[in-house]
Amino acid sequence: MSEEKEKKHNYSADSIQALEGMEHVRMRPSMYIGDVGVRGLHHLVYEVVDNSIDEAMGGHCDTISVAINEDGSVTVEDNGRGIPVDMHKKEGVSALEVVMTKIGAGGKFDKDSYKVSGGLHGVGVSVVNALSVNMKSTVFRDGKIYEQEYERGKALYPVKQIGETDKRGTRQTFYPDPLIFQQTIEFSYDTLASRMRELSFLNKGITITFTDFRNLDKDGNPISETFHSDEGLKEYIRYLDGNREPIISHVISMDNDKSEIPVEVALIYNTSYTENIFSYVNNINTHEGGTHLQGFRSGLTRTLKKYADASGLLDKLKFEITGDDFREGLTAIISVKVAEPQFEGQTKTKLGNREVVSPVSQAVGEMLENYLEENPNDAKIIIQKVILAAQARHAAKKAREMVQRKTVMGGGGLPGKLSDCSEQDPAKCEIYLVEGDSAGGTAKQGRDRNFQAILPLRGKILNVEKAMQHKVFENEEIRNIFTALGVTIGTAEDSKALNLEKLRYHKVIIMCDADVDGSHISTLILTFFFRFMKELIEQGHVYIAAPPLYLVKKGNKKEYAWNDIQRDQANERMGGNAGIQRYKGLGEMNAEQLWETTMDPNFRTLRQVTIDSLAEADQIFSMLMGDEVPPRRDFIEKNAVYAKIDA
Ligand code: 0RA
Repeated sequence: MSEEKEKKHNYSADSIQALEGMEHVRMRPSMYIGDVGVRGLHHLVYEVVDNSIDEAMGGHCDTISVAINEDGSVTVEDNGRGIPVDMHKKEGVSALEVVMTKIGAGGKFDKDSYKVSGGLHGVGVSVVNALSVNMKSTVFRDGKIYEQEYERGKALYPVKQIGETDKRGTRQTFYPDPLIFQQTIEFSYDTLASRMRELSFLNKGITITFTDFRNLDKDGNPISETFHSDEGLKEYIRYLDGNREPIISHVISMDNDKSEIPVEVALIYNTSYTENIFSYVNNINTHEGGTHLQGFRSGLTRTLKKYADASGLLDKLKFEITGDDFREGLTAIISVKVAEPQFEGQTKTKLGNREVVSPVSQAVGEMLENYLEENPNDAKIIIQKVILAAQARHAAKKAREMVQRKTVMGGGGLPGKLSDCSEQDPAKCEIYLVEGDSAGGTAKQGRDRNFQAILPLRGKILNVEKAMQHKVFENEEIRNIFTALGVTIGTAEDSKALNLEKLRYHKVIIMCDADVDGSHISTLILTFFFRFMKELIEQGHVYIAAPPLYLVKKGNKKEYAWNDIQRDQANERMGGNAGIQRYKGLGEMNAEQLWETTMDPNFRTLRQVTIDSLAEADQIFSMLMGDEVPPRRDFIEKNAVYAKIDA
């Protein structure tokens, strides 16, 4: 075989392999992007943006633009070096084509590049290509513009030069494949915007512009936001804690990006009683924590304890201070870059690399030591807060033990107000949390008692965002929720660990009036779940029921409507002049109507509550439920209450 022929042969053999790889992605997309729902869809954008972030982290670009185009496709462009387009020696096609059509090719041909972003993502842009109806790569490099297009991952033609330019960079446009993303191919502005905001805080100095060409403002310009942070995590803390009241004068922060394991940390103490620590590895939110979080905690506890002991402030204290006490009212962000991250845990968001613990712990220790030394007033305030937390913990422990005793005893331990269902298998059971005794009564009559339980809640439930922990555990409505659900808090090792093993219902459905008061109450309940039973939300057990707004009636015809458009359409279908009843609350429906519209699994719509980004969700809850009124009013005026919760 001549050399020429051999090359051709190899080329086709390799391209068959490449094809098989791409086919595999289309056959088993969830193996590559997690799922083919809303989350997986947005993952496509993150994957493409990650590549540009890598280019920026290597110091080769500073601007990334992301756009949702009018047709629903997405374009990501950076001003980096441009993906190389020269012939790839082994493959016999351009490097660009290899990157775009070979699974696992990634940027690996550039071994020197500083590539640590990705990790959980990091499956490569070829995956995005395989899962797109069409995709187009444009490269601005060496004074020329190159282009290649693809259909469901297959190149339509070899890379071609289409013009000249003095620009540098890479532009990727893709349109997700509706055959793969059957649920939806519509990108959410809020979801993408919060990820871009997060990325700009995590990678200071980069400018990310985000534009939505599907939506024009009143002047006819597309909606657009620019994210840029010079101070990184320090600024991120200010953003997250903007609705809380700080107790010390500065955000404490450090950044040692030159060490082998780059660590960035920022923290502040506020007047609240909640602990908010967000940890990232290679720009990915590690929900389940891991070794970097462990390092952070040990560094914090060790340093503060040492300072407190030396200060003599603890002398009169009659009980031990625990790690928890040092974290009450703490908001912190830890971001590390790890070359070969090992992800563990149920959702693969727990860092396993042992070598990360000590550098993080040391960095945090040094940072805190310096701050306490230089700001003795703040140091005293922090230690006093820790002492208060320890005292409150003692009170909370007693209250919590009461909740536990009641739950564990079972049988007669269930709350009196609970109308339980007869089914015993939790996977088949649902519980409706209903606002008010009267709506609770209707729901009780209307339900299918086989698998639907009803727990009426009285009036406004406690705003846990503002309450001390022991108040939360002493609150009767909240105790009823714990007991009814069969959920306990606190194990021998971890006083705050949630135990969902005995969860009695796999669907927990919040049912409130479809008005402002109703959504306030659902927000209060959600805030409670978010702060005290986060895993319940994360595991997809929490739903919001959607009662109709209108009953449209004419003669013997009747239809329900959930919005004004449906109402008008129903009226039209009935030939106009139909009678329209607006439901002001659940109480105006009879049992049959409530069943038909809101409880019957065959007809109701439930909105599942998910947490897109924990940091963003925290910011929103603290705003909605905190003290500052103006930002809350702005938000409620601009968004539905659940907008960002993605219910
Ligand atoms: C490897 C080598 C070079 C550029 C890139 C990767 C690159 C990849 C992406 C993905 C999105 N934007 C990107 N920008 C650059 C070029 C190395 C060189 O020019 O010497």
